[in-house]
Amino acid sequence: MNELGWNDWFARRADCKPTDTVARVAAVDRDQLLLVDQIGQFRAKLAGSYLHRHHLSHELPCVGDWVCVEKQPGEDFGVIHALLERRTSLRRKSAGNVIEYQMIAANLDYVVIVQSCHFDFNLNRLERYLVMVMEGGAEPYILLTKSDLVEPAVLAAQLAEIRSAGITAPIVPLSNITRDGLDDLQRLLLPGKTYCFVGSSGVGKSTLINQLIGREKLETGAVSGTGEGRHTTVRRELIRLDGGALVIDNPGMREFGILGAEGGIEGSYSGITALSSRCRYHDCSHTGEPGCAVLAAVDAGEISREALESFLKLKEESAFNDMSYAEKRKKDRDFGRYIKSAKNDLRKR
Ligand SMILES: Nc1nc2c(ncn2[C@@H]2O[C@H](COP(=O)(O)OP(=O)(O)OP(=O)(O)O)[C@@H](O)[C@H]2O)c(=O)[nH]1
Ligand SMILES: [Mg+2]
Ligand SMILES: [Zn+2]
Repeated sequence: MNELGWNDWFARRADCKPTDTVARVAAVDRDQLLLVDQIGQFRAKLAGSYLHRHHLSHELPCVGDWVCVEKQPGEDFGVIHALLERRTSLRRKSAGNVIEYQMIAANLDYVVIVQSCHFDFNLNRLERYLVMVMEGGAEPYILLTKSDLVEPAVLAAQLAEIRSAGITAPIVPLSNITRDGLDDLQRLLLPGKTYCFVGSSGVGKSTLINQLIGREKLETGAVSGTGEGRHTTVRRELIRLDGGALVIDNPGMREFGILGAEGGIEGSYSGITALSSRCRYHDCSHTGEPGCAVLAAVDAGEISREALESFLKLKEESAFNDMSYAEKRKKDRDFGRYIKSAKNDLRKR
C-alpha cells in the first residue's frame, strides 16, 4: 500500500471492521467512487448508514481519501463504511456557509500551484493559493508554465517578484512545448508521494500531467487567442506515474475564500513572522507602533514594503474570511449605518 501513499500515520489511525479493507479514492463520480488498492481499481458506493450519519460535503470521501470498504471475494464492487482521518487536505469554504467546506483533495504531500507566465501570472492569487495550501498542511511548489511564450526577461521579473514577496517555496519554470524545465519538475516528484495540481483553467495542468505519464491520458483544451482556457478538465483523478509519484489533476479554479488562514499566512511569510517576535508589543500591527522590528527591517531594506503591504492585506482579508457569515453581515450593516450617520452629521453642519 505504501506505493499508494499509505504510511504509519494512517496505519495508527485506521479502525476498519474486520470484514473491511482499506482503499484509496482515485475519483468521485456523482454517487459512485473509483477506489484503488494493491490489487487494482474497483467501483464502490457509500453505505446507506454512512450517508445517514454524514450530511456535510466535507464529511464525504474525496479524491485522495483513505476509506474502509467491504468487498466480497470475486466481486468487483465495494461498499464504503468509514472515512479515515485526513492527514492533510486542500479545501475551500462553501459560499455563505460557516461550517461546511468544499473538499478539493485529501492526504496530499505537495500542492503544485500552476500559473502560466503568459497572461495568467498574478502574485496576489499566488499568495492566496499559498495560504490555502499551508492551511491544509501540505507543502507548496510553484510552477510557471508556457515559458516558451514570454521573453526570458519577463520570466526573470516574475521570479524576482515572487522572491521579493518573501515566498520561499521551490519554483519551476517550464514549457510543455519545448520541454524546458520538465526534468527539474521530474526531480521533485518522489515515489509514493501525492501531488495535487491546481491553477486557473488553461494554464497547462493536464498537458503537463500527460507529459509526465508519457501519453495523452487526460483531455486538454484548445486555447483562445488570449491564452485563456475553457475548463477542459471536469473531473479530479488520482494517477500513478511510472516513477511512482501519485498526481491529481484538477479542473481550473476560480477565486476562492481563504479558510482559517492565519496560520497559513504566518507560514508563507515566515520572515515577517519571525521578525514580529522582536516587536516591542506582542500584538504589534506593524503599522507604526514604536519599537516595531518589522518596520525597522523595511526601513533597512531587508524586506520590501510591498511584501509587508501584501502580508497586512492578506491578514486583514483572512480575518474577514474567518468571521462567520452572520458576523460579516453585521459588519456590513454596521458599516452601512456608520456611513449613513456620517452623512447625516455632514448635512447637519
Ligand atoms: N505555448 C504553450 N502552450 C501550452 C503549454 N502548456 C499547455 N499549453 C496549451 O494550453 C492549452 C490548455 O492546456 P490544458 O492542459 O488543457 O490546461 P488545463 O490547465 O488542464 O486547463 P483546465 O483543464 O481547463 O483547468 C492547450 O491547448 C495546451 O496545448 C506550454 O507550456 N506552452
Ligand atoms: Mg485540464
Ligand atoms: Zn511590529
